[in-house]
Amino acid sequence: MPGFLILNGPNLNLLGTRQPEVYGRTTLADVEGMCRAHGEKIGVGVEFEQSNHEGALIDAIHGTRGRLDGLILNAGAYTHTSLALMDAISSAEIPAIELHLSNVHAREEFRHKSYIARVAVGVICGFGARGYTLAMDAMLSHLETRK
Ligand code: CA2
Repeated sequence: MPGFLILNGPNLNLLGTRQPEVYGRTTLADVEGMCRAHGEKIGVGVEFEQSNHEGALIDAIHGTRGRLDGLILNAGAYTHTSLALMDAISSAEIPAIELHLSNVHAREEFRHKSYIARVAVGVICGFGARGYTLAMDAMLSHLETRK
């Protein structure tokens, strides 16, 4: 059974508690439940993590190497700033999907730049919490067509 790490960056622990007009009312615990249920349905093992610390996110990405099959990453604001996360994905040699709840391209200019997209298989944004299960399907389909 393939295994995915679904990794969430800074401030996403606040999901569902503030700015519902931008990020919705679903909490990160709800999202985790949705991902685990979807993993059971499609036959994928799910590891789900969140950290507010760049180094901890890098460690989590390194930890996938040779152990898991896909990375789904909502790096939050680090998406737009972090060369270190980009390098971590390259060094882990794991296919990655960049994920955002909001449509970052319809928002401020500074959210249009992504370091993660350069090393990602693809990007999913703008579908709210549903984007997480869409990303799981997309990763599974990517792994199947790559075989
Ligand atoms: O849309 C996304 O998923 C983002 O990754 C969210 C980041 C933002 O910096 C990115 O540009 C797009 C912000 C995460 C903050 O999450 C909060 C959730 C609820 C309340 C407050 C912050």
